[in-house]
Amino acid sequence: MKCTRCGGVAVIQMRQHRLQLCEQDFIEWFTAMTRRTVDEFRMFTVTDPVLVAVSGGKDSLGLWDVLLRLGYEAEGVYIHLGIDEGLAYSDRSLEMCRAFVAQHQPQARLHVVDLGQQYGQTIPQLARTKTRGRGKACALCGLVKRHIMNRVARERGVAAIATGHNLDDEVAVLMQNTLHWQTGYLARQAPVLEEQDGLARKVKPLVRFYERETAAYTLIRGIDYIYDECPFARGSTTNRYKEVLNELERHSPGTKQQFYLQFLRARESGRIAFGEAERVRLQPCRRCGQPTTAGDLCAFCRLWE
Ligand code: Q46
Ligand code: ZN
Repeated sequence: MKCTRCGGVAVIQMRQHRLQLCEQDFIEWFTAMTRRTVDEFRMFTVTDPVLVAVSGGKDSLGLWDVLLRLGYEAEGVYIHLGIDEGLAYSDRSLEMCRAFVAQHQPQARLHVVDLGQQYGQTIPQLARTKTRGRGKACALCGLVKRHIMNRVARERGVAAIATGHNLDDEVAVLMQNTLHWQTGYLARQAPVLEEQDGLARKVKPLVRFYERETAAYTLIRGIDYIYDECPFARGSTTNRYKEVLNELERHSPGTKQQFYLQFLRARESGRIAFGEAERVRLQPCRRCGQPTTAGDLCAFCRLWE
């Protein structure tokens, strides 16, 4: 397999782009494409400080690396969720983030929030005490991460929180939301979520890449990341949607990309529109001051009651 650009040995084939590239051309292509996405969706500029939500996985560490290489002011934040389950999952993920920081001196700076130490309970403990069983761990975890990220973003005064969501993640959620006609979620599914009433701006600079491309980038760049999935993610609905979409992609390359990008274009051009009814109204939580739809106390504060 020959590199489309230089004729050297290609290491990756991207059928949806009709491209196959060698290591060096792939890194250049990936970097330029990230830059293009950041610019096209007006995510941030080189002078805007950005907070990268890192998990120790390939997407978030790859994102942090590419942003630093592009000269952005990107600092990382890691939330230690206390997930062990016999795998020391959170401890090992944090080690990966620390190794990344050591490898990216002097630019990379990491903030660590330890849920168990700072708030008194880890995700598995909360899941045991607040929901009967494991089923809801992810719902709780999502709530906790959103709250803490938002708090850190406000304290740091950053222009945006950047997450490593790739196209596979986005398209799986899009399919799920479409099949259930979750119009409120569909209205808010976007590469950029603007700041609203104290809710920090959120951006996803890797939305154009398939998961295998972010994995390839991180591997070629020599960044160590945690290969295991979070033990609570096993058998998740999102993973099932990803399997179905990959099967479709195998038969017609480009299906995932089209489904997602055409959705964005249709909304942008007004061919799909969501009404005022889908707008969420936020007010500050009485205890922590963070924005909430829930009324008096936000869901995070109620969790610790
Ligand atoms: S970390 Fe948390 Fe994920 Fe683990 S408990 Fe679920 S939400 S799967 S991205
Ligand atoms: Zn609160």
